[in-house]
Amino acid sequence: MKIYLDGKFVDEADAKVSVFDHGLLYGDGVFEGIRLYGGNVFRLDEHLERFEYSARAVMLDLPLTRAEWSHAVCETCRVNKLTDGYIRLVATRGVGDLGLAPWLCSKPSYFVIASKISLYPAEHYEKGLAIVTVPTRRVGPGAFPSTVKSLNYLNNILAKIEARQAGALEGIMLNDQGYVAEATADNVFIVHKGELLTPAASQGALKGVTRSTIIDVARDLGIPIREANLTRYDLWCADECFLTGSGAEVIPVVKLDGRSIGTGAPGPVTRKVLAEFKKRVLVEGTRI
Ligand code: PXG
Repeated sequence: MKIYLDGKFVDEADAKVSVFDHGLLYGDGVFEGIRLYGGNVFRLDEHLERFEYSARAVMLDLPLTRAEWSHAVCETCRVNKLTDGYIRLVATRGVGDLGLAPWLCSKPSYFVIASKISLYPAEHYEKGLAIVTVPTRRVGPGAFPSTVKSLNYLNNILAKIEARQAGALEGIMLNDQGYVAEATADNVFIVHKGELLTPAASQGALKGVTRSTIIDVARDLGIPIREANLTRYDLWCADECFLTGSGAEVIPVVKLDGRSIGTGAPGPVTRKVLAEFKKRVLVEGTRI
């Protein structure tokens, strides 16, 4: 596998960053996770927009322009002869010394990885997931915005461990007010009385690209959709629930905290938006 690292293609074995890179020392950097479907980089421009937003939020000057990132992403897929997979974009503060001071870092480091992705087993899309609410709360907006995809993922990683310890593949994270924020690496939707509801970014959600695709799908299919403050009770008592993310796509949730949601099986609205989503991943985006 070839990695695009700091402007050059290098073999995977040579794709190394310094132990003095602040991305490693402090998690000082930003990233994106993007899907490639049949030679189509799904919603690349939207991902790059979020990447630029994340960088601006942490005052990191990205070393490439939007067009250069786009070219680097497509070229990395082509060089690796990949038509389906997962693309990871990372930009760090770069090499510095052992103090926090980002202004002492010489220049940002960056790389693009295009690789395979391991998905949830197909049976989970058919039967739906049984998940749990985890104790770890989403970091509040006064500390760090949930809309920034930074290299600090320990909040979500601890939540993921808690979900696994409870025997679940995903966990619902609440915010400090007790409202549902999102899952550890996915956004959350419920269906209630024919309406689709999802927590707002202000409640601690990342503005997921899959989430925004589902919002577009719902509007196009005439399914009412809005952002709402949701409690665990709203999820427990929902007609349907599903998670969205670049890795998970659209995955039904049929049980939360041991309580069955709706009929206990993936519902009709979930199936409908999933089917429409699957059509769009092949056409919305950038051909490599
Ligand atoms: N919330 C969080 C905290 C995420 O990390 C999402 C929501 C969904 O956003 P998108 O834009 O993907 O619809 C994410 C995305 C991985 C991996 O490597 C993680 C994500 C996406 C793809 C792969 O585990 N998280």
